[in-house]
Amino acid sequence: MSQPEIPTEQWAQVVEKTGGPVTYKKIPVQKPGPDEVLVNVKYSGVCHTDLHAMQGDWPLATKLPLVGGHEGAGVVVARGELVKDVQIGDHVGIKWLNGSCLDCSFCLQSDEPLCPKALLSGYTVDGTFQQYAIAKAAHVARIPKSCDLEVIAPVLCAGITVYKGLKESGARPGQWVAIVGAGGGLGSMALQYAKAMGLRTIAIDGGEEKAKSTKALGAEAYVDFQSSKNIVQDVKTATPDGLGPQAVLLLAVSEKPFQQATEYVRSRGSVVCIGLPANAFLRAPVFDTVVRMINIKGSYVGNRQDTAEAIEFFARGLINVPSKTVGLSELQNVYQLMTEGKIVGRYVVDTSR
Ligand code: 8ID
Ligand code: ZN
Repeated sequence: MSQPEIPTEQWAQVVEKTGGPVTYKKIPVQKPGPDEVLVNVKYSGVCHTDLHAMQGDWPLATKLPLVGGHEGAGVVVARGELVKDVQIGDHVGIKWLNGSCLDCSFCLQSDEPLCPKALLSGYTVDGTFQQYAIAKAAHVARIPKSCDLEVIAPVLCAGITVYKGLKESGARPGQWVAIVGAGGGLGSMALQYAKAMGLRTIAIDGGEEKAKSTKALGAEAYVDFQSSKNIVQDVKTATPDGLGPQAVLLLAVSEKPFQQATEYVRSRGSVVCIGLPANAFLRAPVFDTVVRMINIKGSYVGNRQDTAEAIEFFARGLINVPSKTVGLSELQNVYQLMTEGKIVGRYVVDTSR
């Protein structure tokens, strides 16, 4: 295959200072290191994490200036001299976990996201809100050529993360899972993965539009956190025996549901924390947690195997989450809508405009 032409400059959205906004401008195209690939990013999903990064919401500093983005789908255009099994022209995804040491006790046990030397796309290294992005070859997601890059982009964080979270919940086919924040990016994916895994879902979010979108994605019940007079009761009665769902996936970007989930989860059920609201704390009564044998845990993206499995569900046609595509130049508008809680599902940016 002939070598693709790589420009020296490209369009990118850059966070110059914490708090933002992003600046759309031209920056140099970087060269991949020996174990890295250069990917011509075609599309990138916009995750709430990107907004947290720009706002400095978390107790972990980002690089600055920063190119955000970690749901990038594109084509490999260059590779370092040590890279053997990723070819020029391959379709790949750049995900949150840009690289890890592959040698620590976590990496060796396939808990790569826990690697102390993990590189995070769009956070500690530049991400996918640019036309050419770099990732460690060992960590790029392999995307079959049959998959549409525009549609698969959100799978690379939202899809992998919720698929992993559902596995971590221990819920089995036929059991119930409450998806908190079900109308958002991760939530929409969670409804589809849950359905594909034979799980039954209760969607929790706010407003009529999200009621409609979550039902279309497979939710059997909807609880509106904005209008419900008793969320705990409403969630419990959504299950046929009134004892509540076997698992709860917390994907919301607010603290309240993190304080509430143990009240409606079924005894012996799992509460899986995934959303990362700023400065938030978990709270649960010790008595209930003990005598109802409640399992509270965190779940953080996924490893390379989770990635391959999540992509396989998509490639089989089981994950159909509508997304909205706008030009990369419009990223700041997407952040504005996200801040106002107005996004249903996921926005994707097209790096060519
Ligand atoms: O690996 C991880 N743990 C991981 C991976 C990716 C993303 C964690 N995240 C985190 C993000 O950083 C963010 O904090 O998951 C969270 C959700 O990301 P998102 O899905 O990209 O955000 P969104 O599209 O804005 O959706 C959030 C939804 O929560 C709803 C909103 O209405 C929105 O639909 N919501 C809120 I805010 N408060 C709610 C409440 N009290 C609520 N839904 C139910 N109850
Ligand atoms: Zn993300």
